[in-house]
Amino acid sequence: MADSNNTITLYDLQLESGCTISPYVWRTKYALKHKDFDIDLVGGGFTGIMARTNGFSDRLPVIVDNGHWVKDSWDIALYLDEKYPERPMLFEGGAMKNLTRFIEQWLWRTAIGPWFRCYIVDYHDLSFPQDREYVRWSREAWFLQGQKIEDVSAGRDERLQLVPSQLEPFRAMMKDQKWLGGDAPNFADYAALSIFLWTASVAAVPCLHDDDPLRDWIERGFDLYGGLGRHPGMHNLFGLPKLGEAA
Ligand SMILES: N[C@@H](CCC(=O)N[C@@H](CS)C(=O)NCC(=O)O)C(=O)O
Repeated sequence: MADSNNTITLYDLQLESGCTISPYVWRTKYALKHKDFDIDLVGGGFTGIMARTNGFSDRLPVIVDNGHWVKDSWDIALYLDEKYPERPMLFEGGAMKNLTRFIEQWLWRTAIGPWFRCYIVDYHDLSFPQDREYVRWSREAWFLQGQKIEDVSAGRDERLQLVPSQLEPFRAMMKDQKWLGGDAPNFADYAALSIFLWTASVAAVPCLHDDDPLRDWIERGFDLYGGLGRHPGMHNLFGLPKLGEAA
């Protein structure tokens, strides 16, 4: 049982603006709202996660449900459905879990991969001042094969142009449906939306065209649960100039 206030604690991973950065935390925020819980948010940045979670995890999200600690966004979603089957379900059956994994992996490779390399300097600059040194060395060492973040992000205007057309299979899938979950969103939507929420948290310049057909689903997703995705620290994803147009 969640506590008598219907509240679950969520450890957030934030930028200096207070906006969530982690796609994993984003999807967990949506999952908790989908299950109709209130969220008691514990804020903070990249450094000190282990201390903040009393030694439970060096990665976020982490939730605490009436004294029970759970980590990993996927495991948290499974836990919420298992523990609270009387509330709206995040998953409907095993096939949906597999398809959600596929969509998530495909979007990571197609979108976050290249956008990470375009926005990594913004990511660094938007972090809490005390996190910036850690963000720099960890991202350079873990994800960028030792390259400097400034070198990786150089020339991004040309590279940003390459991503939108790669999203065409996703557009085709969304063409005739309101949500990945059908008439209502479910964890597949939250996992996919979390890629765009991450991007909006760091994208100091737009990455999608104004008239992108995905815009409707993205905007509706950001508006869910009283505008959960509309933190003032978020950036506008739309407005990437079309090739041949002046920036
Ligand atoms: N598989 C985990 C991944 C969690 C994860 O890697 N979180 C990242 C943020 S996106 C983190 O906490 N990073 C801390 C760090 O980089 O020090 C999940 O789904 O929750």
